[in-house]
Amino acid sequence: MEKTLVILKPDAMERKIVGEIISMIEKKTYTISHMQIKELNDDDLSYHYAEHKDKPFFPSLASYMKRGPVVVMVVEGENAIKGFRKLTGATDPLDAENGSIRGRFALTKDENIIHASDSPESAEREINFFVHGKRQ
Ligand code: FUP
Repeated sequence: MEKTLVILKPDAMERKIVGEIISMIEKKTYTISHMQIKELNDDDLSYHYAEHKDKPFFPSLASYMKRGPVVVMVVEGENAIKGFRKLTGATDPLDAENGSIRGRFALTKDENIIHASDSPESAEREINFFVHGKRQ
């Protein structure tokens, strides 16, 4: 079984669609093995989004992600990393399939509802960081 790290972003909490998203995850028969509501800070975001730290959109991405609490989850299932990315949909919701989470609930990539690990290496790094508090 593979594990992936999922974050329901502040807009999912604000819009009260967390339950609906969890329902989509469960109906796909994934197992949620860890779930925590937390607030992210600049240090968390610089680590998590290290590859984007120097991009022009990083300050607005960080302020969006700090706007309120997020839900951090570990989701397990067969081929969960690739499969969950498909359920998440493309980064830009305009390109996301209609049945995907971003396709259903988001309009722009600035506020796209959800994060999911994009590779086995990212999943390991993100689970270590968000669940075990370990940096690598
Ligand atoms: P994803 O893996 O689909 O979350 O996408 P990326 O890692 O490429 O981007 C991380 C987050 O940065 C996205 F969820 C949205 C945000 N982003 C922007 O706001 N503007 C951009 O041009 C690209 C990404």
